[in-house]
Amino acid sequence: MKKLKSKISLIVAFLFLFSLLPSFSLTTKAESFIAIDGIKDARWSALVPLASSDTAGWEGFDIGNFYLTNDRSNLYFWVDAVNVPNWGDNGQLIDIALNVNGEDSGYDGNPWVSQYNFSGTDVKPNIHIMFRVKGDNEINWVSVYKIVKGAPVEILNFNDLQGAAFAVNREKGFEGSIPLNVLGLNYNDIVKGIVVLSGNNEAEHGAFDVSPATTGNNLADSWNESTGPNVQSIYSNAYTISSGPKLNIVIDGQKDALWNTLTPMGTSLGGGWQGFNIDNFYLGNDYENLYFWVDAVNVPNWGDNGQLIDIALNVNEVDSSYDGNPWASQYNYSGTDVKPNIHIMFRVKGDNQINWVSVYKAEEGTNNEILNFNDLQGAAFAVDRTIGFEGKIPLDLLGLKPGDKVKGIVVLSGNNNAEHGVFDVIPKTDDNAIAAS
Ligand SMILES: [Ca+2]
Ligand SMILES: [Ca+2]
Ligand SMILES: [Ca+2]
Ligand SMILES: [Ca+2]
Repeated sequence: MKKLKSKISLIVAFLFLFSLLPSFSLTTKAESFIAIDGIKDARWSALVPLASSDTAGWEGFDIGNFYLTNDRSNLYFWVDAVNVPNWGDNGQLIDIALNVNGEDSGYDGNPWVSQYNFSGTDVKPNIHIMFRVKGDNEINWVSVYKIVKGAPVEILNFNDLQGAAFAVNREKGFEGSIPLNVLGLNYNDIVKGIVVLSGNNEAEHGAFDVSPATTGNNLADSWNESTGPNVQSIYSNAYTISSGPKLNIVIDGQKDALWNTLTPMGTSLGGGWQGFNIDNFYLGNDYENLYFWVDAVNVPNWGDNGQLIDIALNVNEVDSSYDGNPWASQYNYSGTDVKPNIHIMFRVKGDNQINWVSVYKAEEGTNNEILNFNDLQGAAFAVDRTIGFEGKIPLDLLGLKPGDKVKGIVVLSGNNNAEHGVFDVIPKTDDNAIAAS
């Protein structure tokens, strides 16, 4: 049995390909340029606000534009603070009331029971982000609620952030990021909002100012609005949760120009056993898929039952304790310090057909198939034995998320599991052994 002794030593690939891909950096890096600090990042100023409120409200209190954006992980919001006073520890609040997909929650109140409501809206809000300032730039409290069966249910708060982050500067704005999965938001969901500024006396204070400022969104005209709570009716423009840019890669076994712009994860110049030869190995990703490419330099046509590649990936240095290979060929990963968590097994047929593909996840010493050629689950694969092996696999199927670090070994082997070992390997190092028979 031939052992892959590594050092797996493929340089880390990032789930943010953006750092590798100049053509994508503009959009995607931009989102990471949002720092949750109460300062209006250039990214915010570059966006078209969903709502505006150019006029001041009760006593001159004033909020301005309302923005939303998202990346793969988070929903981000910004609300301009134009005239929000320093009231000490217990300052004014904003309520960002969001409707999702036009679904009516049936709840027209507000979770902190101030003297305003959403009874004028055609569909009632499903989410309330309640955010009270303290002093100039501190947070008194934040709670986020989802409306469930007509009543608010708190899903996170200032003491239990669930991955969210918030910041405020009363002279600049209210800012935050909240994980999409905590909010229950998915790509292509349509979100619209009404932002209400109110005070610190729930029994009396109404809507001091509202974004969007428009007829139907009523403002307080006294300090005590308890006899006629201010009715809100009109949402901002809609925002669609975006899945972000997609990689311009076609899964066809042809090497797209994009692949050549990437730095290979590993290389393997020269042939292995009998001159069989694979070369550069690339990974990339967008918001939805992991993409791979392996150069085929000398992979013969063996008819229906051709050679295979095994793309063995380790994620975040987690050791799967599984050092074998799912098709039981004569090589293993016993030399690695952390065993692979994912195996993409891919056998060519003829020149450019697929004999079979299976993808496995390995954990706790065993491996489980998560998709195969008959049950692709949204994955796609293609091969041309004279050019390369190519594929894409949905990130969520692989359990990959932004920031995960992936490294790998690619093995080329034959079609006789009982006998064939490593014909060639990427990366080619002294520690990754190749068959000698
Ligand atoms: Ca900021
Ligand atoms: Ca205003
Ligand atoms: Ca291609
Ligand atoms: Ca090679």
